[in-house]
Amino acid sequence: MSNIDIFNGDADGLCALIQLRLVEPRDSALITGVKRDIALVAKANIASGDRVTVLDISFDMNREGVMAALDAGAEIFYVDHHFAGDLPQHDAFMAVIDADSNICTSLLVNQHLKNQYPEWAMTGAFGDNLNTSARQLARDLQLSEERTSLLEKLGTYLNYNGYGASIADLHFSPGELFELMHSYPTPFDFVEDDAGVFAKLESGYCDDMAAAAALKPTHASKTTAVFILPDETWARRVSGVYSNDLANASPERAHAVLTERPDGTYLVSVRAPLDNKQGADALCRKFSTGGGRAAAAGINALPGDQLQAFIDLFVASYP
Ligand SMILES: [Mn+2]
Repeated sequence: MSNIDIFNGDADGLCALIQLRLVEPRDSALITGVKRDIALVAKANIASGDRVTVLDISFDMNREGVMAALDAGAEIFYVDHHFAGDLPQHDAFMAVIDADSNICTSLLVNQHLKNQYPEWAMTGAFGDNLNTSARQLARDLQLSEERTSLLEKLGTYLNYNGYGASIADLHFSPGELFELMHSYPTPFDFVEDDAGVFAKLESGYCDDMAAAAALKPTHASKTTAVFILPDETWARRVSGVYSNDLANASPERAHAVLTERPDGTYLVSVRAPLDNKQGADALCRKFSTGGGRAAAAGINALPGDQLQAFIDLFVASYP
């Protein structure tokens, strides 16, 4: 019988697990990966009696792994905000799932824990670009603008760190970040105490964002814009946060940021207009490796010969 914590390797997944383990410390095996590595449950060796926590990865993408784990006799606690599909009715399966576009896993965990570690929840929400929800929590806590903006930076940098085609692209592996952060009751304690982690994330983020900002769009109109980034480490790391940044700068416009891969496919991030958070998942699910949420979705490997078809569908999705 073991404890297994399975979480998305971005800010939201990390901050969700930190809250749970502050309330209930467990010596757990950590199963995680880059942000796009979401079929994680089947990778965990789950056996009878295991206590499994799954955070911030679509149930629909992990259905088979969860059903196999339940059949094996494990107990599963599942918290998420991505498309789930039908959920199993099983005594050993407990789920907190809400796909509302203004909520994320860290916020769901915060509600579940009755607001015990809201600063970590805010950090996760900022990471998922849910700035309105995060700032609402900041007002409830009467956090100063200075402290709120520090959490916004940390969330943004942790989210940025999760992107990349493989762990080798990242500044820190998500498991390493969890080990570095999980004992601090607030993100402020972590940032004050940490030995250069925040500074390394910040300088990496600023350098990569400056490189992205120098690129011209492949297509741009009032309602849609498409950017194609080169097959380089910095581009793989920055694609998702750069998409968020573009969305925040032009809230009425939908954005697609594509990153070239060595095998001729593209890694795709789609952000629906912030003013109309719809359709990104439906668009991406038309391609075999696509998935995500209505507001933010992606395609892991868009074949090169489907590039124009993708751009046409994207443009048509946001007239
Ligand atoms: Mn999330």
